[in-house]
Amino acid sequence: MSDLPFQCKNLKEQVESILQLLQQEPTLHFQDITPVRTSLSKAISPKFEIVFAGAFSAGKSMLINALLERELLYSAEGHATGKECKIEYAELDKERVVLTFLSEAEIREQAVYLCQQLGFKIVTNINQADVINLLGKGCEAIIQQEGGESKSERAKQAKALMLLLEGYIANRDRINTVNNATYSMEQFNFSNLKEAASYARRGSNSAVLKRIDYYCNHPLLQDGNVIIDTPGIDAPVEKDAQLTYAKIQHPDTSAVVCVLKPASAGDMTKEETELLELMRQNGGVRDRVFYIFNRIDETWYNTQLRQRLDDLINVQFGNSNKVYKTSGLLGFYGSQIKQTNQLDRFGLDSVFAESIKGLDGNEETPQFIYAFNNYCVNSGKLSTTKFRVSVNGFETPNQNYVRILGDWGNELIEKLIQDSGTEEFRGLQLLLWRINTKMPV
Ligand SMILES: Nc1nc2c(ncn2[C@@H]2O[C@H](COP(=O)(O)OP(=O)(O)OP(=O)(O)O)[C@@H](O)[C@H]2O)c(=O)[nH]1
Ligand SMILES: [Mg+2]
Repeated sequence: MSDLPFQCKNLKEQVESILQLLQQEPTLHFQDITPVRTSLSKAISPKFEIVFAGAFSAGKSMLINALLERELLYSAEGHATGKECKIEYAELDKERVVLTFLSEAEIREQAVYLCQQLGFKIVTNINQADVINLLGKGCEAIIQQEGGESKSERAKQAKALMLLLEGYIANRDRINTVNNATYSMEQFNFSNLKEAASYARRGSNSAVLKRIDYYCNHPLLQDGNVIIDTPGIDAPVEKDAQLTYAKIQHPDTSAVVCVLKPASAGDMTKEETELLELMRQNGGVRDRVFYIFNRIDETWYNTQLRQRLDDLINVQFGNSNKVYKTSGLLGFYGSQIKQTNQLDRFGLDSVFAESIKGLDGNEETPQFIYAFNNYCVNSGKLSTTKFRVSVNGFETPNQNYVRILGDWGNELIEKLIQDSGTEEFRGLQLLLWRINTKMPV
Protein backbone atom coordinates (compact mmCIF):
# COMPACT_ATOMS: atom_id res chain seq x y z
CA MET A 1 0.00 0.00 0.00
CA SER A 2 1.32 3.48 -0.83
CA ASP A 3 2.55 5.78 1.92
CA LEU A 4 -0.01 8.05 3.45
CA PRO A 5 0.49 11.76 2.76
CA PHE A 6 2.22 13.68 5.56
CA GLN A 7 -0.98 15.12 7.08
CA CYS A 8 -2.48 11.60 7.37
CA LYS A 9 0.39 10.20 9.42
CA ASN A 10 -0.67 9.41 12.98
CA LEU A 11 -4.28 9.79 11.80
CA LYS A 12 -5.49 7.33 14.42
CA GLU A 13 -3.83 9.19 17.31
CA GLN A 14 -5.04 12.56 16.03
CA VAL A 15 -8.66 11.46 15.63
CA GLU A 16 -8.61 9.66 18.99
CA SER A 17 -7.42 12.79 20.78
CA ILE A 18 -10.18 14.88 19.15
CA LEU A 19 -12.76 12.29 20.20
CA GLN A 20 -11.44 12.38 23.74
CA LEU A 21 -11.79 16.15 23.82
CA LEU A 22 -15.32 15.74 22.53
CA GLN A 23 -16.11 13.33 25.37
CA GLN A 24 -14.75 15.79 27.95
CA GLU A 25 -17.10 18.54 26.80
CA PRO A 26 -20.46 17.90 28.51
CA THR A 27 -22.48 19.94 25.99
CA LEU A 28 -21.31 17.65 23.16
CA HIS A 29 -22.00 14.30 24.80
CA PHE A 30 -25.09 13.67 22.73
CA GLN A 31 -22.95 13.45 19.56
CA ASP A 32 -22.82 9.95 18.07
CA ILE A 33 -19.17 9.22 17.34
CA THR A 34 -19.73 5.79 15.75
CA PRO A 35 -19.58 7.08 12.15
CA VAL A 36 -16.27 8.80 12.94
CA ARG A 37 -14.82 5.58 14.34
CA THR A 38 -16.07 3.61 11.33
CA SER A 39 -14.53 6.10 8.90
CA LEU A 40 -11.28 6.07 10.83
CA SER A 41 -10.95 2.31 10.77
CA LYS A 42 -11.62 2.37 7.00
CA ALA A 43 -9.06 5.11 6.41
CA ILE A 44 -6.28 3.22 8.15
CA SER A 45 -7.21 -0.28 6.98
CA PRO A 46 -4.82 -1.91 4.50
CA LYS A 47 -7.84 -3.34 2.62
CA PHE A 48 -10.37 -1.42 0.55
CA GLU A 49 -13.46 -3.58 0.15
CA ILE A 50 -15.83 -2.75 -2.66
CA VAL A 51 -19.11 -4.63 -2.42
CA PHE A 52 -21.33 -5.20 -5.46
CA ALA A 53 -24.99 -5.47 -4.43
CA GLY A 54 -28.30 -5.55 -6.27
CA ALA A 55 -31.25 -7.60 -7.45
CA PHE A 56 -30.76 -11.08 -8.91
CA SER A 57 -29.75 -11.11 -12.57
CA ALA A 58 -28.91 -7.39 -12.51
CA GLY A 59 -25.50 -8.44 -13.85
CA LYS A 60 -23.24 -8.00 -10.81
CA SER A 61 -21.10 -11.03 -11.57
CA MET A 62 -20.92 -10.19 -15.28
CA LEU A 63 -19.81 -6.61 -14.52
CA ILE A 64 -17.05 -7.85 -12.24
CA ASN A 65 -15.94 -10.22 -15.01
CA ALA A 66 -15.94 -7.24 -17.41
CA LEU A 67 -13.82 -5.27 -14.97
CA LEU A 68 -11.28 -8.04 -14.53
CA GLU A 69 -11.47 -8.89 -18.27
CA ARG A 70 -11.90 -12.59 -17.63
CA GLU A 71 -14.66 -15.07 -17.02
CA LEU A 72 -14.05 -15.53 -13.33
CA LEU A 73 -17.44 -15.52 -11.61
CA TYR A 74 -20.39 -17.67 -12.52
CA SER A 75 -23.00 -15.58 -14.35
CA ALA A 76 -26.30 -16.97 -15.62
CA GLU A 77 -30.06 -16.49 -15.85
CA GLY A 78 -31.97 -17.13 -12.64
CA HIS A 79 -30.36 -16.86 -9.22
CA ALA A 80 -26.71 -17.56 -9.95
CA THR A 81 -24.56 -16.41 -7.04
CA GLY A 82 -25.38 -18.14 -3.76
CA LYS A 83 -22.54 -17.09 -1.50
CA GLU A 84 -20.20 -14.20 -0.89
CA CYS A 85 -17.28 -14.25 -3.33
CA LYS A 86 -14.24 -12.22 -2.38
CA ILE A 87 -11.59 -11.40 -4.97
CA GLU A 88 -8.14 -10.30 -3.85
CA TYR A 89 -4.82 -9.78 -5.57
CA ALA A 90 -2.28 -12.54 -6.22
CA GLU A 91 0.92 -12.75 -8.23
CA LEU A 92 0.38 -14.51 -11.55
CA ASP A 93 1.88 -17.81 -10.43
CA LYS A 94 0.02 -17.73 -7.12
CA GLU A 95 -3.57 -17.52 -8.36
CA ARG A 96 -5.83 -19.74 -6.30
CA VAL A 97 -9.25 -20.32 -4.74
CA VAL A 98 -10.13 -21.18 -1.17
CA LEU A 99 -13.52 -22.72 -0.41
CA THR A 100 -14.88 -22.44 3.13
CA PHE A 101 -17.65 -24.81 4.19
CA LEU A 102 -20.30 -24.35 6.85
CA SER A 103 -19.80 -26.59 9.88
CA GLU A 104 -22.11 -29.53 10.52
CA ALA A 105 -23.47 -27.59 13.51
CA GLU A 106 -24.35 -24.60 11.29
CA ILE A 107 -26.00 -26.85 8.71
CA ARG A 108 -28.01 -28.59 11.42
CA GLU A 109 -29.07 -25.21 12.82
CA GLN A 110 -30.32 -24.14 9.37
CA ALA A 111 -32.07 -27.50 8.85
CA VAL A 112 -33.82 -27.21 12.22
CA TYR A 113 -34.96 -23.66 11.41
CA LEU A 114 -36.32 -24.69 8.01
CA CYS A 115 -38.06 -27.77 9.45
CA GLN A 116 -39.74 -25.50 12.01
CA GLN A 117 -40.87 -23.12 9.31
CA LEU A 118 -42.25 -25.95 7.19
CA GLY A 119 -43.98 -27.65 10.14
CA PHE A 120 -41.87 -30.84 9.88
CA LYS A 121 -40.81 -32.89 12.85
CA ILE A 122 -37.55 -31.30 14.04
CA VAL A 123 -34.45 -33.17 12.87
CA THR A 124 -31.58 -33.25 15.28
CA ASN A 125 -29.52 -35.87 13.47
CA ILE A 126 -28.79 -35.01 9.86
CA ASN A 127 -26.68 -38.16 9.46
CA GLN A 128 -29.57 -40.61 9.32
CA ALA A 129 -30.17 -41.53 5.70
CA ASP A 130 -33.83 -42.54 6.17
CA VAL A 131 -34.70 -39.26 7.92
CA ILE A 132 -33.00 -37.24 5.20
CA ASN A 133 -34.84 -39.22 2.52
CA LEU A 134 -38.15 -38.60 4.18
CA LEU A 135 -37.46 -34.87 4.49
CA GLY A 136 -36.49 -34.69 0.82
CA LYS A 137 -39.80 -36.30 -0.16
CA GLY A 138 -41.69 -33.90 2.11
CA CYS A 139 -39.97 -30.93 0.45
CA GLU A 140 -40.77 -32.24 -3.04
CA ALA A 141 -44.42 -32.62 -2.08
CA ILE A 142 -44.58 -29.03 -0.81
CA ILE A 143 -42.98 -27.67 -3.97
CA GLN A 144 -45.50 -29.57 -6.06
CA GLN A 145 -48.40 -28.39 -3.91
CA GLU A 146 -47.28 -24.78 -4.26
CA GLY A 147 -46.95 -25.10 -8.03
CA GLY A 148 -43.18 -24.61 -8.37
CA GLU A 149 -40.02 -23.96 -6.37
CA SER A 150 -40.25 -20.17 -6.37
CA LYS A 151 -44.05 -19.84 -6.31
CA SER A 152 -44.32 -19.03 -2.61
CA GLU A 153 -42.24 -18.44 0.50
CA ARG A 154 -43.08 -21.97 1.63
CA ALA A 155 -41.92 -23.49 -1.66
CA LYS A 156 -38.68 -21.50 -1.49
CA GLN A 157 -38.04 -22.77 2.02
CA ALA A 158 -38.70 -26.35 0.95
CA LYS A 159 -36.26 -25.92 -1.94
CA ALA A 160 -33.67 -24.40 0.42
CA LEU A 161 -33.97 -27.39 2.77
CA MET A 162 -33.65 -29.83 -0.13
CA LEU A 163 -30.50 -28.14 -1.42
CA LEU A 164 -29.01 -27.95 2.06
CA LEU A 165 -29.50 -31.67 2.65
CA GLU A 166 -28.30 -32.62 -0.83
CA GLY A 167 -25.23 -30.42 -0.39
CA TYR A 168 -24.53 -31.95 3.00
CA ILE A 169 -24.69 -35.49 1.66
CA ALA A 170 -22.56 -34.69 -1.39
CA ASN A 171 -19.88 -32.92 0.68
CA ARG A 172 -20.16 -34.80 3.96
CA ASP A 173 -16.52 -35.89 4.14
CA ARG A 174 -15.37 -32.31 3.59
CA ILE A 175 -17.50 -30.84 6.39
CA ASN A 176 -16.24 -30.54 9.98
CA THR A 177 -18.45 -31.00 13.02
CA VAL A 178 -17.91 -27.59 14.58
CA ASN A 179 -15.25 -25.81 12.51
CA ASN A 180 -15.48 -24.18 9.11
CA ALA A 181 -13.30 -26.41 6.94
CA THR A 182 -11.32 -24.74 4.16
CA TYR A 183 -9.99 -26.33 0.97
CA SER A 184 -7.64 -25.23 -1.76
CA MET A 185 -8.53 -25.74 -5.41
CA GLU A 186 -5.84 -28.45 -5.71
CA GLN A 187 -7.71 -30.51 -3.11
CA PHE A 188 -10.71 -30.36 -5.44
CA ASN A 189 -8.65 -31.00 -8.57
CA PHE A 190 -9.80 -27.74 -10.13
CA SER A 191 -7.35 -26.65 -12.79
CA ASN A 192 -8.46 -23.01 -12.86
CA LEU A 193 -10.49 -20.40 -10.99
CA LYS A 194 -13.47 -20.77 -13.32
CA GLU A 195 -13.94 -24.45 -12.49
CA ALA A 196 -14.11 -23.52 -8.82
CA ALA A 197 -16.73 -20.86 -9.60
CA SER A 198 -18.87 -23.44 -11.42
CA TYR A 199 -18.69 -25.78 -8.46
CA ALA A 200 -19.80 -22.99 -6.11
CA ARG A 201 -22.71 -21.73 -8.25
CA ARG A 202 -26.10 -21.59 -6.59
CA GLY A 203 -27.39 -25.05 -5.85
CA SER A 204 -26.58 -27.81 -3.40
CA ASN A 205 -22.83 -27.11 -3.11
CA SER A 206 -23.47 -23.43 -2.61
CA ALA A 207 -25.97 -24.26 0.15
CA VAL A 208 -23.22 -25.77 2.33
CA LEU A 209 -20.49 -23.26 1.47
CA LYS A 210 -19.89 -20.31 3.73
CA ARG A 211 -17.75 -18.29 1.35
CA ILE A 212 -15.37 -18.47 -1.57
CA ASP A 213 -12.11 -16.51 -1.83
CA TYR A 214 -10.41 -15.92 -5.17
CA TYR A 215 -6.82 -14.72 -5.38
CA CYS A 216 -6.49 -13.34 -8.84
CA ASN A 217 -3.88 -11.46 -10.83
CA HIS A 218 -5.14 -8.09 -12.04
CA PRO A 219 -3.71 -4.57 -11.61
CA LEU A 220 -7.06 -3.25 -10.33
CA LEU A 221 -6.69 -5.51 -7.30
CA GLN A 222 -3.28 -4.24 -6.28
CA ASP A 223 -2.74 -2.08 -3.19
CA GLY A 224 -5.26 -3.98 -1.09
CA ASN A 225 -8.31 -3.45 -3.30
CA VAL A 226 -10.83 -6.20 -2.78
CA ILE A 227 -13.96 -6.85 -4.86
CA ILE A 228 -16.89 -8.65 -3.29
CA ASP A 229 -19.72 -10.23 -5.24
CA THR A 230 -22.89 -11.03 -3.32
CA PRO A 231 -26.15 -12.96 -3.88
CA GLY A 232 -29.13 -10.94 -5.11
CA ILE A 233 -30.94 -8.91 -2.42
CA ASP A 234 -34.08 -10.75 -3.51
CA ALA A 235 -32.46 -14.21 -3.49
CA PRO A 236 -35.03 -16.96 -2.82
CA VAL A 237 -33.03 -18.30 0.08
CA GLU A 238 -33.60 -15.63 2.69
CA LYS A 239 -30.28 -16.31 4.33
CA ASP A 240 -28.41 -15.47 1.11
CA ALA A 241 -30.19 -12.12 0.80
CA GLN A 242 -29.54 -11.36 4.47
CA LEU A 243 -25.87 -12.01 3.85
CA THR A 244 -25.82 -9.21 1.27
CA TYR A 245 -27.58 -6.76 3.59
CA ALA A 246 -25.16 -7.61 6.39
CA LYS A 247 -22.20 -7.16 4.05
CA ILE A 248 -23.13 -3.70 2.80
CA GLN A 249 -23.53 -2.50 6.38
CA HIS A 250 -20.39 -4.19 7.67
CA PRO A 251 -17.72 -1.84 9.06
CA ASP A 252 -15.08 -3.37 6.73
CA THR A 253 -17.02 -2.30 3.64
CA SER A 254 -15.36 0.76 2.11
CA ALA A 255 -17.54 1.34 -0.96
CA VAL A 256 -20.72 -0.11 -2.43
CA VAL A 257 -21.59 -0.48 -6.08
CA CYS A 258 -25.38 -0.87 -6.39
CA VAL A 259 -26.15 -2.66 -9.62
CA LEU A 260 -29.73 -1.86 -10.58
CA LYS A 261 -32.03 -3.58 -13.03
CA PRO A 262 -34.67 -1.03 -14.05
CA ALA A 263 -32.97 -0.80 -17.43
CA SER A 264 -34.62 -4.11 -18.21
CA ALA A 265 -37.78 -3.78 -16.09
CA GLY A 266 -38.61 -0.05 -16.25
CA ASP A 267 -39.14 0.33 -12.52
CA MET A 268 -37.28 -0.17 -9.32
CA THR A 269 -38.41 -3.20 -7.31
CA LYS A 270 -39.35 -2.95 -3.63
CA GLU A 271 -36.00 -4.49 -2.68
CA GLU A 272 -34.07 -2.07 -4.86
CA THR A 273 -35.83 0.94 -3.34
CA GLU A 274 -35.06 -0.41 0.13
CA LEU A 275 -31.43 -0.89 -0.85
CA LEU A 276 -31.13 2.74 -1.95
CA GLU A 277 -32.76 3.92 1.26
CA LEU A 278 -30.40 1.82 3.35
CA MET A 279 -27.41 3.24 1.52
CA ARG A 280 -28.57 6.80 2.06
CA GLN A 281 -28.90 6.20 5.78
CA ASN A 282 -25.50 4.56 6.09
CA GLY A 283 -23.18 7.35 7.25
CA GLY A 284 -20.11 5.12 7.00
CA VAL A 285 -20.18 4.58 3.21
CA ARG A 286 -22.81 7.09 2.04
CA ASP A 287 -20.25 9.10 0.10
CA ARG A 288 -18.81 6.04 -1.54
CA VAL A 289 -21.94 4.46 -2.99
CA PHE A 290 -22.23 4.27 -6.77
CA TYR A 291 -25.22 3.35 -8.87
CA ILE A 292 -24.96 1.31 -12.02
CA PHE A 293 -27.95 0.86 -14.28
CA ASN A 294 -26.88 -2.30 -16.02
CA ARG A 295 -28.51 -4.14 -18.96
CA ILE A 296 -28.76 -0.76 -20.65
CA ASP A 297 -28.76 -2.48 -24.06
CA GLU A 298 -32.34 -3.55 -23.39
CA THR A 299 -33.43 0.11 -23.45
CA TRP A 300 -31.96 0.63 -26.92
CA TYR A 301 -34.77 -1.38 -28.44
CA ASN A 302 -37.62 0.06 -26.46
CA THR A 303 -38.31 3.81 -26.45
CA GLN A 304 -40.78 3.57 -23.59
CA LEU A 305 -38.32 1.71 -21.41
CA ARG A 306 -35.62 4.25 -22.22
CA GLN A 307 -37.88 7.15 -21.30
CA ARG A 308 -38.93 5.53 -18.03
CA LEU A 309 -35.34 4.92 -17.08
CA ASP A 310 -34.31 8.50 -17.85
CA ASP A 311 -37.22 9.81 -15.77
CA LEU A 312 -36.33 7.51 -12.91
CA ILE A 313 -32.70 8.60 -12.93
CA ASN A 314 -33.75 12.28 -13.01
CA VAL A 315 -36.11 11.90 -10.09
CA GLN A 316 -33.92 9.69 -7.93
CA PHE A 317 -30.46 11.04 -8.66
CA GLY A 318 -30.79 14.44 -10.36
CA ASN A 319 -27.46 15.18 -11.95
CA SER A 320 -25.42 13.04 -9.59
CA ASN A 321 -22.07 11.99 -10.99
CA LYS A 322 -22.35 8.69 -9.22
CA VAL A 323 -24.67 7.14 -11.77
CA TYR A 324 -23.43 4.94 -14.60
CA LYS A 325 -25.22 3.10 -17.38
CA THR A 326 -23.64 -0.10 -18.60
CA SER A 327 -24.10 -3.24 -20.58
CA GLY A 328 -21.92 -5.74 -18.78
CA LEU A 329 -22.79 -8.36 -21.39
CA LEU A 330 -21.55 -6.36 -24.40
CA GLY A 331 -18.61 -4.88 -22.47
CA PHE A 332 -17.38 -8.20 -21.16
CA TYR A 333 -17.63 -10.16 -24.40
CA GLY A 334 -16.37 -7.15 -26.37
CA SER A 335 -13.17 -7.32 -24.31
CA GLN A 336 -12.93 -11.06 -24.92
CA ILE A 337 -13.41 -11.02 -28.71
CA LYS A 338 -10.83 -8.27 -29.14
CA GLN A 339 -8.21 -11.01 -28.95
CA THR A 340 -9.88 -13.15 -31.63
CA ASN A 341 -9.86 -13.14 -35.44
CA GLN A 342 -11.27 -14.82 -38.56
CA LEU A 343 -9.31 -18.01 -37.81
CA ASP A 344 -11.34 -18.84 -34.71
CA ARG A 345 -14.46 -17.22 -36.20
CA PHE A 346 -14.13 -14.24 -33.85
CA GLY A 347 -14.40 -16.38 -30.76
CA LEU A 348 -17.06 -18.90 -31.83
CA ASP A 349 -14.37 -21.59 -31.77
CA SER A 350 -12.60 -20.30 -28.65
CA VAL A 351 -14.47 -17.98 -26.25
CA PHE A 352 -17.85 -19.52 -27.19
CA ALA A 353 -16.67 -23.07 -28.04
CA GLU A 354 -18.61 -24.58 -25.12
CA SER A 355 -21.81 -22.60 -25.61
CA ILE A 356 -22.20 -23.36 -29.33
CA LYS A 357 -22.15 -27.13 -28.83
CA GLY A 358 -25.64 -28.30 -29.79
CA LEU A 359 -27.21 -31.65 -28.99
CA ASP A 360 -27.78 -32.86 -32.55
CA GLY A 361 -24.61 -31.49 -34.12
CA ASN A 362 -26.29 -28.17 -34.94
CA GLU A 363 -24.54 -25.08 -33.69
CA GLU A 364 -26.26 -23.11 -30.93
CA THR A 365 -26.30 -19.30 -30.87
CA PRO A 366 -24.67 -17.81 -27.75
CA GLN A 367 -26.58 -15.05 -25.91
CA PHE A 368 -23.90 -12.53 -26.84
CA ILE A 369 -24.19 -13.22 -30.58
CA TYR A 370 -27.93 -12.39 -30.52
CA ALA A 371 -27.13 -9.24 -28.55
CA PHE A 372 -24.32 -8.30 -30.96
CA ASN A 373 -26.43 -8.70 -34.12
CA ASN A 374 -29.25 -6.78 -32.48
CA TYR A 375 -26.84 -4.00 -31.52
CA CYS A 376 -25.60 -3.76 -35.10
CA VAL A 377 -28.97 -3.31 -36.76
CA ASN A 378 -31.60 -2.30 -34.21
CA SER A 379 -29.93 -0.18 -31.54
CA GLY A 380 -29.51 2.94 -33.67
CA LYS A 381 -25.95 3.16 -32.34
CA LEU A 382 -24.40 2.67 -35.78
CA SER A 383 -26.85 4.71 -37.86
CA THR A 384 -24.71 7.84 -38.00
CA THR A 385 -21.40 6.02 -38.25
CA LYS A 386 -19.42 4.67 -41.17
CA PHE A 387 -20.34 1.10 -40.27
CA ARG A 388 -22.80 -0.17 -42.87
CA VAL A 389 -24.05 -3.40 -41.46
CA SER A 390 -26.92 -5.74 -42.30
CA VAL A 391 -28.18 -8.96 -40.81
CA ASN A 392 -29.38 -11.41 -43.46
CA GLY A 393 -32.31 -13.75 -42.96
CA PHE A 394 -30.71 -16.44 -45.11
CA GLU A 395 -27.70 -16.71 -42.81
CA THR A 396 -27.65 -18.07 -39.25
CA PRO A 397 -27.01 -15.56 -36.44
CA ASN A 398 -23.50 -17.00 -36.03
CA GLN A 399 -22.80 -16.61 -39.78
CA ASN A 400 -24.03 -13.01 -39.73
CA TYR A 401 -21.76 -12.29 -36.77
CA VAL A 402 -18.66 -13.73 -38.44
CA ARG A 403 -19.38 -11.88 -41.72
CA ILE A 404 -19.97 -8.53 -39.98
CA LEU A 405 -16.77 -8.76 -37.95
CA GLY A 406 -14.90 -9.98 -41.04
CA ASP A 407 -15.92 -6.69 -42.72
CA TRP A 408 -15.37 -4.30 -39.81
CA GLY A 409 -13.16 -6.10 -37.29
CA ASN A 410 -11.65 -4.36 -34.30
CA GLU A 411 -12.98 -0.89 -35.07
CA LEU A 412 -16.52 -2.14 -34.64
CA ILE A 413 -15.59 -4.01 -31.46
CA GLU A 414 -14.10 -0.80 -30.05
CA LYS A 415 -17.34 1.04 -30.84
CA LEU A 416 -19.35 -1.73 -29.16
CA ILE A 417 -17.21 -1.53 -26.00
CA GLN A 418 -17.53 2.24 -25.97
CA ASP A 419 -21.34 2.03 -26.22
CA SER A 420 -21.43 -0.60 -23.46
CA GLY A 421 -20.30 2.05 -20.93
CA THR A 422 -17.99 -0.42 -19.18
CA GLU A 423 -14.92 1.70 -19.91
CA GLU A 424 -16.47 4.67 -18.09
CA PHE A 425 -17.32 2.31 -15.28
CA ARG A 426 -13.69 1.26 -15.17
CA GLY A 427 -12.96 4.99 -14.70
CA LEU A 428 -15.08 4.83 -11.55
CA GLN A 429 -13.05 1.91 -10.31
CA LEU A 430 -9.86 3.85 -10.92
CA LEU A 431 -11.33 6.71 -8.91
CA LEU A 432 -12.07 4.34 -6.05
CA TRP A 433 -8.56 2.92 -6.19
CA ARG A 434 -7.21 6.47 -5.90
CA ILE A 435 -9.36 7.11 -2.84
CA ASN A 436 -7.96 3.91 -1.39
CA THR A 437 -4.34 4.70 -2.07
CA LYS A 438 -4.91 8.28 -0.81
CA MET A 439 -3.78 9.72 -4.13
CA PRO A 440 -5.28 13.08 -5.12
CA VAL A 441 -8.63 12.46 -6.83
N1 LIG B 1 -28.88 -8.06 -22.06
C1 LIG B 1 -28.02 -8.06 -21.05
N2 LIG B 1 -27.89 -9.16 -20.30
C2 LIG B 1 -27.01 -9.13 -19.29
C3 LIG B 1 -26.22 -7.99 -18.98
N3 LIG B 1 -25.43 -8.27 -17.91
C4 LIG B 1 -25.73 -9.53 -17.55
N4 LIG B 1 -26.66 -10.05 -18.38
C5 LIG B 1 -27.24 -11.41 -18.33
O1 LIG B 1 -28.06 -11.48 -17.18
C6 LIG B 1 -27.97 -12.77 -16.57
C7 LIG B 1 -27.58 -12.58 -15.11
O2 LIG B 1 -26.28 -12.06 -15.00
P1 LIG B 1 -25.43 -12.27 -13.66
O3 LIG B 1 -24.09 -11.64 -13.89
O4 LIG B 1 -25.43 -13.69 -13.27
O5 LIG B 1 -26.30 -11.40 -12.64
P2 LIG B 1 -26.13 -11.28 -11.06
O6 LIG B 1 -26.54 -9.90 -10.69
O7 LIG B 1 -24.78 -11.69 -10.64
O8 LIG B 1 -27.25 -12.30 -10.53
P3 LIG B 1 -27.31 -13.19 -9.15
O9 LIG B 1 -25.96 -13.77 -8.93
O10 LIG B 1 -28.34 -14.20 -9.45
O11 LIG B 1 -27.72 -12.26 -8.05
C8 LIG B 1 -26.93 -13.54 -17.40
O12 LIG B 1 -27.60 -14.38 -18.30
C9 LIG B 1 -26.16 -12.47 -18.13
O13 LIG B 1 -25.66 -12.93 -19.36
C10 LIG B 1 -26.38 -6.85 -19.81
O14 LIG B 1 -25.74 -5.82 -19.64
N5 LIG B 1 -27.29 -6.95 -20.82
MG1 LIG C 1 -24.11 -13.17 -9.44
